[in-house]
Amino acid sequence: MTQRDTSSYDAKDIQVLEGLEAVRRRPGMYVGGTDIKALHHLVYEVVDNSIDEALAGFCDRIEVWIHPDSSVTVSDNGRGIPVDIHPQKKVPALQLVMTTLHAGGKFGGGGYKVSGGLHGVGLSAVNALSEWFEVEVRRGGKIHRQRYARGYPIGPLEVIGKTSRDDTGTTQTFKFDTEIFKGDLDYRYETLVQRFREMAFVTRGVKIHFVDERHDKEMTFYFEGGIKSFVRYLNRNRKVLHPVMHVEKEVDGITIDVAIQYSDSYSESVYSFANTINTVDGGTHLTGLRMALTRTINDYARRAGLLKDSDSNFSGDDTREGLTAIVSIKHPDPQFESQTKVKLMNPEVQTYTQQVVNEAFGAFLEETPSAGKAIVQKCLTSARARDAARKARDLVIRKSALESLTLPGKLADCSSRDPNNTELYIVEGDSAGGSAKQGRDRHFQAILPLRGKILNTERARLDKILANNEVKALISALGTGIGENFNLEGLRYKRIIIMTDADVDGSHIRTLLLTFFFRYMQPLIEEGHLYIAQPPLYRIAHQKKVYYAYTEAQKEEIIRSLGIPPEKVNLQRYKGLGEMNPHQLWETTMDPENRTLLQVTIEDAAEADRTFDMLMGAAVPPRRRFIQTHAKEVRNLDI
Ligand code: 0RA
Repeated sequence: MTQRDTSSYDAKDIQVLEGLEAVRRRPGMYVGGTDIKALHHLVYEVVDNSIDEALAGFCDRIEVWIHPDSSVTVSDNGRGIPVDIHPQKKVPALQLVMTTLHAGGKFGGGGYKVSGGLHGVGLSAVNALSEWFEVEVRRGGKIHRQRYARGYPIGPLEVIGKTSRDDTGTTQTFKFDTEIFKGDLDYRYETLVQRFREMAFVTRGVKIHFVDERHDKEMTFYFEGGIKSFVRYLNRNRKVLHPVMHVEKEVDGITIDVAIQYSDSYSESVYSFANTINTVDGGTHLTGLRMALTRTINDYARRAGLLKDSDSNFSGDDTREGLTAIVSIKHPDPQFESQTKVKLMNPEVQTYTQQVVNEAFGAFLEETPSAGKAIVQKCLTSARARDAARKARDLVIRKSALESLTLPGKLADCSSRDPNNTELYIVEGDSAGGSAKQGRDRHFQAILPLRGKILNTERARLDKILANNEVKALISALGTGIGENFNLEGLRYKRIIIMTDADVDGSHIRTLLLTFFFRYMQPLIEEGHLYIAQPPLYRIAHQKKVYYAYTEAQKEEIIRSLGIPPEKVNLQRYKGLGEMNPHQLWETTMDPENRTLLQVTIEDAAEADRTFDMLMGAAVPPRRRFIQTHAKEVRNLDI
């Protein structure tokens, strides 16, 4: 008998292979597409399996390596994927896991699969979408290995070495298939760092070591305090009102883990997780937490005499200003609203979360009266401010109705009134604004110059923001309203393009604008209307021809291709938009035929919140440092 057991490809295996073919034919159905997001989900799917092993209590170390060729190794010190022959299927359990859809965790052994990748399709989907995949299992004193190509085993499971009996674990290396993930896609270090940090926060006690060999960068995540550390981390630049309140409890087989801390900030930073997945659309765990908070604070305020009989109760909004909280649940059978797993639906989770938080947070307020008083005080201020804001807003709305939607004087509007093809350039400074006005195509491009720095939106309240002249001009030019009154239908332009200098001030203004849009006009970002213009960094003139370079690499490439010695190059570095004449500005940055625009996306609200907080929170030193160290990269910021 030969090593390769070809007889195993009988009817039942053909079914398996058809499954993998289906994944390759319609990746969208299994990993959500073939874009950069889906590409990252391959890594999450593989790491999730190791996280499961950690949640089951058998693994405390996970290594992730991105190699120079963009293959990825994920290694853990768990029990190792079982390699014994499956009694019915007559193939090693490992091979079943690697080739059968939905096989994850269903092959014996203790512990249920809790984390689950985006679609829970398991390793087999990643295997099918990988040019090659290699698994090594250390188990029972032996090192086993099997290799695959595009989902098919290209050899049997072999024993390739020995190890000590107590050295167990799984090491998986795969290279995503460029036949599937087309168009120069590659992993983003920051995106992965963000996800691994979250995973480590919500999986207390696991150490995740991440190495990016492409950029020679690495990071280790380990949080002794779990989500308590997470809340401390989110509040690290804020002035907090009390120590973190933390509770972890199991009810009916469901683990409910909650951490809460108020700060003097005006924003809310609340994140929810279900089986380590960031449920960005919330769900029953989040609703349970919110209801419990409002109720507990009102109860406490009444009992402590801080709210009088004649006072009305705090609203939910009143109790959420300055709140930083994490709710993370682990459920053996989580129900999500959709394939994309962003909203948790299990009804019992709301009841349980509410009970656990009521009890623990109620006790915390009673036992820590200084915290209770500070929180109630914060809610009172918030309620009053909300009242003032409502009045101010009503006034602005009435006034603007009276003034019959007068457009700001500084706006150079376009002549087309069709919001399906028009663009608004928000330009830093009057001089660049002047060039943009002359250089634009006035038929569809409008220009709004902003002078100086617009209000620092993180530290200001809605009522103050509305009073700011620069912001007023921006709001009326857009026509959508703001905050709770935002209405996308009023939008007067298809694209809103932020055009600022490639220097520190420019990046500061850009971040301020992004904060404003993020906090008060989020749907505008979600619907893809917000862009960042990309002015060139260099102008290279040679023999009466002019070339523009938008990156350092491009500059090098152009100089090389011209074949002239570097010292003979006529090179101009643009420090600001003002250095370009109107025609150059049009040609390089505004002409739809030539320009590059970066679309602003909300990849992850938590990450955006973090960056904005750091840039604009009350603590000044970290902001300086960030702007200085990132000033060069910031031009590629796509939140
Ligand atoms: C189920 C059972 C057992 C191990 C695993 C799953 C497992 C899967 C993965 C995937 C990546 N790393 C992993 N580590 C472990 C073993 C059951 C037993 O030994 O009794």
